[in-house]
Amino acid sequence: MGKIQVGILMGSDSDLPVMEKAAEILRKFEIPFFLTIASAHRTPERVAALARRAEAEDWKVLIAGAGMAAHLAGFLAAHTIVPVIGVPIDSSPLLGLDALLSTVQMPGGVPVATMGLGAAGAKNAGLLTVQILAAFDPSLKEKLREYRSEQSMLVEKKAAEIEAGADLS
Ligand code: RP5
Repeated sequence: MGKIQVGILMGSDSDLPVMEKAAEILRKFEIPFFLTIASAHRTPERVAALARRAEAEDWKVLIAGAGMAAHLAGFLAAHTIVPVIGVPIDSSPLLGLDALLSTVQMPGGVPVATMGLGAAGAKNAGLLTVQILAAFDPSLKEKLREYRSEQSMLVEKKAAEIEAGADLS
């Protein structure tokens, strides 16, 4: 793989099954990324060091996933001007509402682009990253258009099957 374009950080290894969805998208679009664990609470200096590395190596986007009192995305954003996409993870007894509010409610001045909760949010973080990179890369833009039309065709195919009485289970 080439030069790292994107960093994917997560608060705990327990977040990996969710954050893999972002990684899957970046792999599909052949975007080099660095994936690791760093916790705003358990390893704050490690998060700050990764923010410095992102700046030094000119990473284009950071994706940060965390659950519970999820400060990773905001804490990361405080340390860099690389755009941060936050993924709240539904890992808590509050089913992720805590993480959603912690990630989305940034004070004016330090933005975090917050996705929806859990796996769909992680997948969309990957796709939003590709869309941001595609703004400067026509071939990536073309691949995204193909992805969207494949997605639409799949729905059309399933609709035709279900209308014909097929069992999709
Ligand atoms: C957060 O607390 C992590 O992002 C994770 O979602 C949650 C639980 O972490 P573990 O106790 O499983 O390490 O910091």
